[in-house]
Amino acid sequence: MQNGINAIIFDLDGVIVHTDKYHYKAWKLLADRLGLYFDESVNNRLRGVSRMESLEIILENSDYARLSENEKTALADEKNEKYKEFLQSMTPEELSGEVYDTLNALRERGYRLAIGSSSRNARLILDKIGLGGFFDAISDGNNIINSKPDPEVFLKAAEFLSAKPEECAVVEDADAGITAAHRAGMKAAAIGDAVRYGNGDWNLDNFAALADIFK
Ligand code: B16
Ligand code: MG
Repeated sequence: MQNGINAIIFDLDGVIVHTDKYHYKAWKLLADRLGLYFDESVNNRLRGVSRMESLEIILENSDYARLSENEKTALADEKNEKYKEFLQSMTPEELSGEVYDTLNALRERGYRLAIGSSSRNARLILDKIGLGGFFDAISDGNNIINSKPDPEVFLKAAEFLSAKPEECAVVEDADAGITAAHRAGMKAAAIGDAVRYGNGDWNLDNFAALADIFK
């Protein structure tokens, strides 16, 4: 065990599995239909951010920003329907052997393992990649009011695990998620896009590096 840490909370999209590419494709279809600019750098700003907040980022500085809440909800639903179509084609092969083996090694060492995701589709994604019953707790977009960088999703995950915040570490690909972990009183390991901001307590070159930190 690492410095009193006995539970690890994993972000889902961009950490456990690369559903971020499906978010990109689904938002791109919507942005193209509306004639709005959208590229990877805009997509990076959506990491860990809720669906409606993501839409606001895509619509900002356009006439669509003044749409009613109902009209915006319809656009978010349009994106989510496309996104779910992409999710339906996912198979357990999208879960890498590296992630699967590392999760199992951490569990064998006695760590409790949870998901802390802003997504309302988290359980569907976990089912599709064969991890439906794997985690000790799942905190996701369905049980929170405020999304990252608010700490709510991670505090809920700790509560579901009956763990204290200081016993938990978070693994995140979003800088907003690293901030959320710190606000929750948890240490945070940055992976992927989050590494370049330098705010993590650890910076991971790859997922397997977790096994060198959490012994
Ligand atoms: P949904 P994470 C987040 O998942 C994504 O990073 C973010 O891009 C997305 O907008 C959010 O979930 C909501 O997803 O539309 O499926 O409810 O990274 O927190 O696991
Ligand atoms: Mg993420």
